[in-house]
Amino acid sequence: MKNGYVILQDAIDFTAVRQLHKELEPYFDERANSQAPFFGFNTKRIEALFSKSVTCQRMAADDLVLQLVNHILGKHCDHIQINLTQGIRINPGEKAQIIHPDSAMFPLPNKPFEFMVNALWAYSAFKKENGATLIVPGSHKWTEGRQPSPNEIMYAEMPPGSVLIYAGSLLHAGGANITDEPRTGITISYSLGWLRQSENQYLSYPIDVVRTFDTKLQHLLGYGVHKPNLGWVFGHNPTDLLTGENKDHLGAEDFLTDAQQALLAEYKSGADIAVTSHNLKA
Ligand SMILES: O=C(O)CCC(=O)C(=O)O
Ligand SMILES: [Fe+2]
Repeated sequence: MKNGYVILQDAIDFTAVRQLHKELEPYFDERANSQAPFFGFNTKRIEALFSKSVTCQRMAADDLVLQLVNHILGKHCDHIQINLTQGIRINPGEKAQIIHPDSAMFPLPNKPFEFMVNALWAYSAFKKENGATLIVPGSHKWTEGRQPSPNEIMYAEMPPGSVLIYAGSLLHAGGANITDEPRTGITISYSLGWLRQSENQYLSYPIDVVRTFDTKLQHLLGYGVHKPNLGWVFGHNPTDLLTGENKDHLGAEDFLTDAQQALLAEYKSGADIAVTSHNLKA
């Protein structure tokens, strides 16, 4: 992704798009427009999409999308996770959103690498006139604060079923809709597994609902431990809560990278003093 984004044409087929509409249309119908300067005043947003749509569950775990996301984020975490899910319906008359990088939600200036990647699926056709996402190719490499000039801005036009995948640091925005039809997209974003998730995935789905999800999706939501030692519950892996396995009789486990385990094995075998390195690679 030299330019910080890629569009996969027809990543899901017509039947899947139709199914997606059937699953989500009732939720869009009953939702009010946001009343928020960033989320828009003429834009509907719906959340917690995995309990609303089996198709969204499949989109989130799409092999090619995950391969791309892992290519960008994988080397900086033990595993990636879902950051948020959101259906975004830009209604006629909505103005263009402020241009922003999504990773601004993580308040570290001059990030040394990407913290998140967004997959924005076209639920309806994305066209320049109806609010197709504005993107600034290459801006993920810019110095923070640099403003794009109008000729550096492009429109992510795509047919339904296609997906725009872009780096969290890429400048972009929801476009203005000057037509009389809504433009709808489905955002499923991913982040480094050690970050706080934007949409709280543990509170968005009751545990009985999580039990119905594929193990791959459960893991993406955060049911697992990010090595080293992030996300355990009652001293054990949170997946035990899903399977009902009771490990009360065992003491707390630790969840270490291979390199840390090797270091500790060495320490046990005789060294008096050892210092863990901050730079241990998994
Ligand atoms: O709906 C879109 O095209 C993009 C929206 C967006 O960038 C956002 O809400 O962060
Ligand atoms: Fe955004």
